[in-house]
Amino acid sequence: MRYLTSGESHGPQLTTIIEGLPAGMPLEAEDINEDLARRQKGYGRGRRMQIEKDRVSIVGGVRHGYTLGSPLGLVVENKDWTHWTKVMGIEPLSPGEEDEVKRKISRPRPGHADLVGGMKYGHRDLRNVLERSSARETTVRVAAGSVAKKLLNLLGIEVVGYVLEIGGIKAENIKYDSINDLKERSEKSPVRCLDNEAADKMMNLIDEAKQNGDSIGGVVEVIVEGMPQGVGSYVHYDRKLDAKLARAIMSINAFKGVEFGLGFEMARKPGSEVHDEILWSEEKGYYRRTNRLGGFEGGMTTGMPIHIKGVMKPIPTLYKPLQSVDIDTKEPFKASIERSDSCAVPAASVVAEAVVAWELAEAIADQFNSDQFEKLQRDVENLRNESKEF
Ligand code: EPS
Repeated sequence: MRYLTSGESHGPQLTTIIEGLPAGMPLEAEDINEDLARRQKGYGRGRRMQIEKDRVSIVGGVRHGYTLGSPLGLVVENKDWTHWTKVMGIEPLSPGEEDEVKRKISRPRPGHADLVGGMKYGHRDLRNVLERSSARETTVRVAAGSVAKKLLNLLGIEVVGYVLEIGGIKAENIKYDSINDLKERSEKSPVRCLDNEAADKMMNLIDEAKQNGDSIGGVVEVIVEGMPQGVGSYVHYDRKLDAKLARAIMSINAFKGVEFGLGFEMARKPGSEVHDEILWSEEKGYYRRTNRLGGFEGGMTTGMPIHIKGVMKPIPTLYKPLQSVDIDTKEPFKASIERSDSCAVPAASVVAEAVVAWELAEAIADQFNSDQFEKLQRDVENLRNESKEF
C-alpha cells in the first residue's frame, strides 16, 4: 500500500490517494471523521481549530460501503480557504497584481522549515514553504491512518496513541486494564493523559506558555495489541518494521526522537534486564512475561504489544520574539506574527497513532496476498495459528 498527500494549509483542500487497499473491506466516511475530530481536539490548540470542522469526502474507491480495490480518494476541505482565496489563489496573477498579494513572508521562524525551504526551492515569499510544511497536512495523514486502523481493527489489531509527558510534566503510574480502557480514558482527558493530576498540571503549564507567548512539547506513546508474530523481516535494512515505524514517527511535524520499549534506558541496563525471556504454553503458544523490547526482535513483531514513544519539540511558531533575519533587507529582527497552537502534543498523539497504524497495515498488506479482504483475514488467522504450533 502507499499514499501521497497534497494541499496547502490555507489552500482549498487536503487530498490523499491510497493505493493497494484490499477489495471488500467495509469503509464509511464516519469511520474517518471520528479520528479527524479527535485530532482537532486537545488543550492548547490555537484559533484555527475553531474555524475548521474537518470532515472527509470519499471521492473514489468505495461502493455501497465496501472498498473496490481501486485507489481510494479522500478529500478534506479547508474552511479557512474562504479567507485566503486571493492570497492563496490558484490562477496566475494579472500584471500589477503581485504587489497586492498580502501576507508575504520574508521573516523565517527559527526551528521551522521557512529559511532552508526557501533557499532550496528558490521561494522569496516564505509563505510558499510555510503553507506546505504546516502541520495542517497531518489532517489527511490521520485520514489515511484511520483507513489503516479500520483494516487492522477488522484483523483484531488495536492501535492507541496517548500523551505521556508535556513540558516536563510526566504522567506517573500509568495503568490500564485493557487497550480499550486506555482508549476510553485517554479520550476523556483534554490532554489525552491517563494521570488526572499530571493532566491538570499540564494544562496549567500550557496556559502559562500561552500567556508568555511561548510553546511547549512533550512525549507521546502508541500501543498496539494483536499484531501476529513475524511481520516485517530481519533480512534487509529496508524491510525491518521497527525501522519503518521509527521513520513514520520522525516524519510527523516537530518530532525529534523515537524509543521502543525501555528505549534509551536499555543503554543503562545489563542484557539480563533488557531481553524478554521466551516461554511456551499450549494455550498461548510462545509468549514473554516481560516486554522490555516493545514488541520487536530483529525488525519483526514478536506478538507482544508494540510500545513506541515519540518526542515532539515545542512548536516553533512563537509570539515571543526570537532572533532571526529578514531575507529581503538582511536586517535582524526579533518578532513573530503567525497565529499558532501553544501545545499540539495531544493532537500529535492522534497523528502518531495514525502513522503507526499506516505502517502496520502496509506491512501486513505487503506480506500477505491482499487483493481480497476476506482472504487476507484468513491468511492472518492462519499465521497466528501456525506461530503457536511452531
Ligand atoms: C500551523 C499553524 C496553525 C495551526 C496549524 C499548524 O495554523 P494557522 O497558521 O492557520 O493558524 O493551527 O495546524 C492546523 C491547521 C491543523 O489542522 O493542525 C503550523 O504552522 O504548522
